Amino acid sequence: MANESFKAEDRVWDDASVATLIKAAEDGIDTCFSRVDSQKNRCKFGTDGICCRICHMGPCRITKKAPKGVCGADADTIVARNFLREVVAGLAAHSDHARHLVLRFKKVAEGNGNSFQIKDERALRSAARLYKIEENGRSSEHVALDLANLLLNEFSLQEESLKTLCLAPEKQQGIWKNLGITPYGIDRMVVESMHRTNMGVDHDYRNIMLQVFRTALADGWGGSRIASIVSDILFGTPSPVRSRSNLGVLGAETVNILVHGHEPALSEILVLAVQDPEIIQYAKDAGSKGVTLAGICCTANEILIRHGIPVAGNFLQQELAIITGAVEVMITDVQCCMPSLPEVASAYHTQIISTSDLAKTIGAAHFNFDDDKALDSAKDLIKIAIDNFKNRDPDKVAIPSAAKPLVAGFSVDAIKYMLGGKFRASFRPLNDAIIQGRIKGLVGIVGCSNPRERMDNYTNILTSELVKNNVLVVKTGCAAIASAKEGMLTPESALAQAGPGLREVCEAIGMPPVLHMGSCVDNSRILEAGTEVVLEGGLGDDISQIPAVGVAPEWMSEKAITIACYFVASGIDVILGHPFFISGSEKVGKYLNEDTKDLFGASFHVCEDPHEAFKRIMKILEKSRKKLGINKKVERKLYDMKDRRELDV
Ligand code: XCC
Ligand code: SF4
Repeated sequence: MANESFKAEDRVWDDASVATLIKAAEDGIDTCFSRVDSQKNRCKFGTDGICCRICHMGPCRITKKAPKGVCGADADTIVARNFLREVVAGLAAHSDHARHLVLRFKKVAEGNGNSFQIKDERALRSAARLYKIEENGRSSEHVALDLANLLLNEFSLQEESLKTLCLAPEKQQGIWKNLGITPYGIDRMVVESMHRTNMGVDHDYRNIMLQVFRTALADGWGGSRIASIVSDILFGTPSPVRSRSNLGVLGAETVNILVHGHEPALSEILVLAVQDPEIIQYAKDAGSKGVTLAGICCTANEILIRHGIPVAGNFLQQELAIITGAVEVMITDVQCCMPSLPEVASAYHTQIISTSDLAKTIGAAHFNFDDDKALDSAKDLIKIAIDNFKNRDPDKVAIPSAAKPLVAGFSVDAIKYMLGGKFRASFRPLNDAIIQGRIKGLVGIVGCSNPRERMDNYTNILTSELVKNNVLVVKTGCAAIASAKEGMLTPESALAQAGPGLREVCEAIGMPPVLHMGSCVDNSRILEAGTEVVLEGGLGDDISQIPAVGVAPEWMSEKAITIACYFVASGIDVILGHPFFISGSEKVGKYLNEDTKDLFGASFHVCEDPHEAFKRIMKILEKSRKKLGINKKVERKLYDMKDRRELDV
């Protein structure tokens, strides 16, 4: 429970969350914000990554007096091994998500998709062309089946490189090949990495670290990329769409259903089902004014970018959403759903319903979603929520008013269209703006929020500094939701904050200076955008030469580690808001922060303060610009711009 010194505004950034966190204390509810205090005495060995429990001669902990484990493993081996296991978990999560999508895609291609179908024929055909599958003159079912089989094969390839890697710039592929880290099939990478970190196998930290990046590549240019490609085919390629975000999207008089987790398939059907006249009538008969469907975390991002379904909050708001007392049902699938949810819900009328056989929680009801009758199943699920509306206790309800408008849905295709128009869709105007210095560079801000720090604080401060200084920001995951709540995703309000060069570009195109590109797996879209910039020309011939930086400010998940690693392996420097659990090995630290620069042209930087991060980012961008020989122009151009601005005033 919250103690005396607990101040809600020190824990969360936005007013809606502050108000709800205060309500949590009043209602006597434990949240991650109070539990984080009870976990303050963190294990030093765990933090440093030097606790090994890989075999039962241990667990072993490395100290000055005991510098080796029972088997003789030193800190470097143990730290590297533990780190690789985290990266494997991230790959596994994203790729299992991808696998479910591909299996569904295959059913659709075979004509057994039931409520699911190929929604975006263009996306199907352009994906087929990328993979060199013949599509001309063939039916979409035939093309889809070939593509589904090819993608399914990506999981099981034994001695062949992942086909999806061919979507990367050629030079990048060459770098990986030379280092011997071109990944084979996704499942093989998971198995091999688990094998290599088993007792008595791979001990040279350098060899283990190479496998770290190989494993991560199987995510960014494998599992995650496949997930985005298939989602676009089945559910539509995102294009800019307006919506709203934060707890205020919950309806006072409507039945509120929240979807939470990562896999978009079920929520896609829910989006259809809530619009069904039968459901609307059912909701009215129950005394409500209808049904409000909204999301948390990346399931939210998936249906936001395709349908404009509002976002109730990011990761750290999952418990807060329930504490508003206004949620009838929270539907969870996989990843990032806290096991605390049923307990929090038990103080209100909220029902937590899990829908994935992979993910059950004690206290949560389980709903067996019938794929063969997906729409009926979805309606049944919604009816559970409607039936629960009568149990809402008005005395326990407090919905904050905040619900900021936003624009999301910037797939690479959508960005191309915005930049070049429908008939000349291309990245040329963006490359030109970077070359001319109107835009200093591109920064991807991604990842979670973490109760060890004030929610959204780092993300929001950094985003606004960057935008002010003519950096175009692209976002995914919970970092994108942070900006949404801050009002930074609307062209109007954010443009008021943008530096003159960036503002000029955004105004001409009608695009916000912070682009919401989607969910966690959609970080692969950032790689895709980087590739487009390279292919367009003028900014180098691999991704490492583009003035671009990735940031994971408030990360918490193993998935975020994997993402950070595939960014670096793809040539994008990554700033971390807090370090990995690796400080027990200087060598591993040096490998990540320095050696990677020689290997990939990019490395890790830990900056615990957002202002420090901003300075570091600008330095990296400047350096890249200088190398490309486009720096001179910047200063001159910005001068012009400044003069013009003064004239305007
Ligand atoms: Fe989870 Fe994807 Fe992190 Fe948010 S950002 S807390 S992983 S929901 Ni990807
Ligand atoms: Fe200890 Fe070695 Fe076993 Fe790890 S693998 S627990 S260091 S004996």
